[in-house]
Amino acid sequence: MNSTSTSASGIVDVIGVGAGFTGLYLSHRLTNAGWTFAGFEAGPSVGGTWFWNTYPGARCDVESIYYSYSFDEALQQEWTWSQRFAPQAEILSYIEHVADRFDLRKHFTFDTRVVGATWNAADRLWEVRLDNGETRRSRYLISGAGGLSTPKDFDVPGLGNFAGLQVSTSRWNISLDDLAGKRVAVIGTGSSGVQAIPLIAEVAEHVTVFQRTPNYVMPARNTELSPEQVESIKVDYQAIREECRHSLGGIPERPVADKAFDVSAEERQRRYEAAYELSGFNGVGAEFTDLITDVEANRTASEFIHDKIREIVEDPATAELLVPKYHPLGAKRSCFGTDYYETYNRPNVSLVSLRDEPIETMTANAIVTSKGTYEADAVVLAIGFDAFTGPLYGLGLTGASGAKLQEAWHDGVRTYLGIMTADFPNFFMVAGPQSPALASNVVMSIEQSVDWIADLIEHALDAGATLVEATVEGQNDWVDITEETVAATLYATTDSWYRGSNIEGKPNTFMGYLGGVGKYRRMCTEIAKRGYPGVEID
Ligand code: N01
Repeated sequence: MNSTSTSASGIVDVIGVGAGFTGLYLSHRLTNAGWTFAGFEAGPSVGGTWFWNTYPGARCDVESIYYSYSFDEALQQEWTWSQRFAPQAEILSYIEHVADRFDLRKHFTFDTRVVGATWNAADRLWEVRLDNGETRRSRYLISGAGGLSTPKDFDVPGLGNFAGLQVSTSRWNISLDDLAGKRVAVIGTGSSGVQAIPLIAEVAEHVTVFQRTPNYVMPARNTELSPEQVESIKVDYQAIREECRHSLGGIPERPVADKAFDVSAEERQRRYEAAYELSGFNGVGAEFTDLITDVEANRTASEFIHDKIREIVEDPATAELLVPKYHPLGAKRSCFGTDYYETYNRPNVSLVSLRDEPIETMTANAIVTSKGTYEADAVVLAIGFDAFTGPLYGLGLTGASGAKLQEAWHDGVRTYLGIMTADFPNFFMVAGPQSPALASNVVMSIEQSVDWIADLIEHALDAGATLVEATVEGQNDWVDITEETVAATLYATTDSWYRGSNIEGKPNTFMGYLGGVGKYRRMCTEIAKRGYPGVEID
């Protein structure tokens, strides 16, 4: 592309949405290729997820040495992670460092949200509307809006009645000290709630946790990284990254070959105990090959965790409420906590099971369930996100036929490779629905997708084409592949944000490709080699 001439016409080659992990790498990759790029970020600075989710205890539960960019050897040599699972502030510092090191902030306009984008078929460009009233035009539009960036609305009546402090984990705007000495109600026990609850309990007068679905929480076993550990990683970094690129989840895999019932009950127990010490995604849930495909095999691992909960939690009634009995281990996102179950042994923490007593309303100073009234000075919402489609629908996309994206996906998400969707030419999603992003080290998936998209656009340009669009056939095939892959697993049995079931009325589509990042990479590479079947290039 001729950057100079496109700039002079007021049309940029690419508009990118978001300045998180995706947007920053996108701006780096595309501007290095000589393209003009204009990025828009709703927040005041870089960071995306790691800018907004500042709740107490927030950290990534993919190890930081993997959950970081691999595209630049000097970058990965010069940055030193302090802990196995870096806290939010350190991940944000890393992202800021990357933005400054590669001088990327200049490509973005901050505090500016994309609120609409319409495909102009005559001129083959996107007309992108911003919340400041301006319209910008681009040949290509690429979303790095993230999968977990649109907070879910609280779908219980009465929140408006509550007169005390209200805060959500995903838009945390208070300090932990603001909860000191208060009676705090925490609603939600997914990854965010699990990380925040133990720290809130340390300062609050009392914490009442409102749990709807108990989840599997394994110990995070976070540790400081020693200089020797850091050194040994850096010596091998390129090989480690290469292993991650060809793995299942974008992290090194533990070599496991046998099924749960290939070994005796005693041997299984011994192995689960050892895996429990490892924790992380390579822990108990990865101990045998069939744990996510065979419900009986899974039961052996699930019951192992149930027993751990009963061992840790002193009050038997509370322990039983915490035991995750509604879904198999791993079928919805497992959580990794620090002193999570131990927190329920504190005298200032109590648990309310919303399965037994649903919330009916709130008053100015209490949460009212079907069985009781729980007074609170503060309410912390840890209720999750309108995953994947929320951020994309927020872009207000109108495709070639005049249909909105939410109309095109009325009966469920339909994509090609999780990257493109028919009727929306020259529009790409990075870490989109039906990509491996949902079940992988997302930074690795982001790099792969950005590179693939950049190569596709380059290929189209070399062919003299100005339009690239998923074909309906290519898209149908990909939807079939993602659905067949999930149908073979226990993910298919369980309601969660993975399939949109956390949002009332959202069609039930599994939001990820589960075949693994290595297999996906090979497929994408093969598709490129074959001249991009499944994509109309015109
Ligand atoms: O959200 P969630 P999250 N009344 O959707 C409950 C990533 N992440 O922010 O299960 C009462 O998992 C809901 O109950 P139920 C990670 O991918 C990563 O915690 O729907 N309760 C559930 O308990 C994660 O999976 C990290 O029955 C209500 C909770 O709220 C994803 O983000 C850290 C309710 C929501 O859990 C989302 O995690 C944090 C209602 N009306 C997040 N609505 C790390 O890497 C919802 N709930 C560490």
